[in-house]
Amino acid sequence: MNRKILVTGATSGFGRAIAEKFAASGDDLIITGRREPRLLELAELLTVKYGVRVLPLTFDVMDRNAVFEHIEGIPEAWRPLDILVNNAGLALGRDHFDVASLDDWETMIDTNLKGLMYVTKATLPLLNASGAHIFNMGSIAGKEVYEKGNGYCASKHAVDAISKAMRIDLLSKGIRVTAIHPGAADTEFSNVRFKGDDAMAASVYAGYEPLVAENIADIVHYCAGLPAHVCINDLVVTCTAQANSFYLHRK
Ligand code: NDP
Ligand code: 8X3
Repeated sequence: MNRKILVTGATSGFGRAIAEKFAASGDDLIITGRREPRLLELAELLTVKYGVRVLPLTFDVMDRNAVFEHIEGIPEAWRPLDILVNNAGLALGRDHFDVASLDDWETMIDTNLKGLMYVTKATLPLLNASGAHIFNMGSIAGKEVYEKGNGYCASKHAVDAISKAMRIDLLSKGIRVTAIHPGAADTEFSNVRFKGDDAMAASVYAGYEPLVAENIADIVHYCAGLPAHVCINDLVVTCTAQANSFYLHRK
């Protein structure tokens, strides 16, 4: 379709699947993340497989100066951008509030909330003035608070709030804002949350069929393809075995 799309956190999981889904429909991609080898490998794959243009940008969304430097440096040939997907994010730890790590809290808030705000602020001047679309990746953790979810739930509740704020404040610019709140999805999310404890990560998805990254990519792609006057504001998406943060049926 030849749209220009910026996806943060494209080195794995949802972001990678979203980038591939749009590339498959002929859109050009700007992909970001911190792990450069993975970004370059994805850029090569999408270019060869789908014949689209891909611009990989390596930066940490927590680094305010790096965010603005990289986004303001996006070449003219890539402007205006049609879609921004604010996907980069993480959970770190699952501990009760009294013993949870301050460093983990700071990293989650700096990435999930402040990073998303920096990227959006930097990208706004580059967006298509005749209709652009911003996607924010929230979570069911942003709709309900669960035990030992403290810092992560707070960061994702903030994503829910900032998505509503963007939707209101950007009305006059004709920008669509869609927040997506997935439940359990088998990506690298739990490996990161449990800091490399792969057995613990695997146990999160045992006994039921969780979401996979491609499910979320399909949904983002569908929302982006709706007529310009239609905006899905807020979506909670879980696998069939999960009702919410508290009810999950394992066989
Ligand atoms: P993954 O761990 O597979 O992917 C996370 C992505 O975010 C990676 O590409 C990573 O890239 C990037 N990222 C993390 N921190 C930073 C940073 N500081 N700067 C730049 N990029 C960063 O997890 P998911 O795909 O599952 O997660 C994507 C989003 O979806 C997150 O916001 C997560 O909170 C949310 N989510 C996930 C759910 C799940 O169950 N999987 C459910 C609900 C929401 P790199 O490390 O290369 O920088
Ligand atoms: C990821 C889903 O349930 O681990 O955001 O918070 S959950």
